[in-house]
Amino acid sequence: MTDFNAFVDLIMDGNGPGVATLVRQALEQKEDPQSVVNQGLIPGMDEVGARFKANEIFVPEVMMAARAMQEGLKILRPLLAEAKAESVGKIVIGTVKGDHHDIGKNLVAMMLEGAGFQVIDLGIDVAPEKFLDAARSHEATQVAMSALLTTTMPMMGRTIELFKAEGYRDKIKFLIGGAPVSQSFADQIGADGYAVDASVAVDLAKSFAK
Ligand code: B1M
Repeated sequence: MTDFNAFVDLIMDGNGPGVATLVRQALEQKEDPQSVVNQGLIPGMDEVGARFKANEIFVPEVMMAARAMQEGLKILRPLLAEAKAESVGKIVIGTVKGDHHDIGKNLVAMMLEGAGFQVIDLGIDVAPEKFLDAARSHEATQVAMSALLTTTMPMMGRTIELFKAEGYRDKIKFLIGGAPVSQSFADQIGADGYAVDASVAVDLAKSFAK
């Protein structure tokens, strides 16, 4: 049996090799890759978030924890994508301009891949023009945007406005998410859906792909 609680300590310690070893052990014990994410990595990062908020740890520790989590994600990403080989649709995803937070976005991207979507990940600090170029060139039908800062949330609205101005809005469903984002903000900027977490993002994307 995998001790999922051990992930929390390893992530908190910024122990990337330890996280990778525990992920491999969990997979050897036939744990489902999705459960390793949901029961191991996400609670680990949740704890980091809570302690950062309480001023118990600071930016360097948070960065080390984030890197440790990414070591686990690297191993799991191809397995989640393999779980469903046939593409159910193409989604462009990115963290909006000015924003460098990518842990949640990476989780969403990974879970979308796991659900069978072809995901074009533009990374962080993505300008509205870059979302538009990618959606056009890849003929994507959905764009997923992530923002973790209240100061970068408006970039989501600007991106949708650019698609409108370029006559491309009707071809795309916009999904948005990130800690400060809400359903009322999504309504305000005219996004098609708001996802509170990665699994809701997958459900929404699937509903739009039908
Ligand atoms: Co930053 N940071 N950070 N940070 N950071 C927050 C967001 C903050 C709330 C911390 C705080 O003050 N309590 C605060 C924002 C305050 C605000 O805007 N109101 C903050 C700040 C201020 C900053 C800096 C400005 C700090 C500084 O330099 N003074 C700076 C900004 C840099 C920049 O972006 N330009 C900064 C930097 C960093 C680090 C680099 C140290 C690091 C990021 C590392 C990385 O991402 N590679 C970091 C981190 C890790 C955090 C916290 C602690 C954790 C974020 C995280 O990864 N959570 C965060 C505090 C917190 O949230 N409690 C904080 C785990 C992740 C799994 O959750 O990203 O919410 P989350 O994703 C979820 C859902 O939101 C949803 O699904 C995910 C999985 O379930 N979701 C989507 C996310 N995106 C989605 C997209 C979708 C759908 C769902 O599309 C469809």
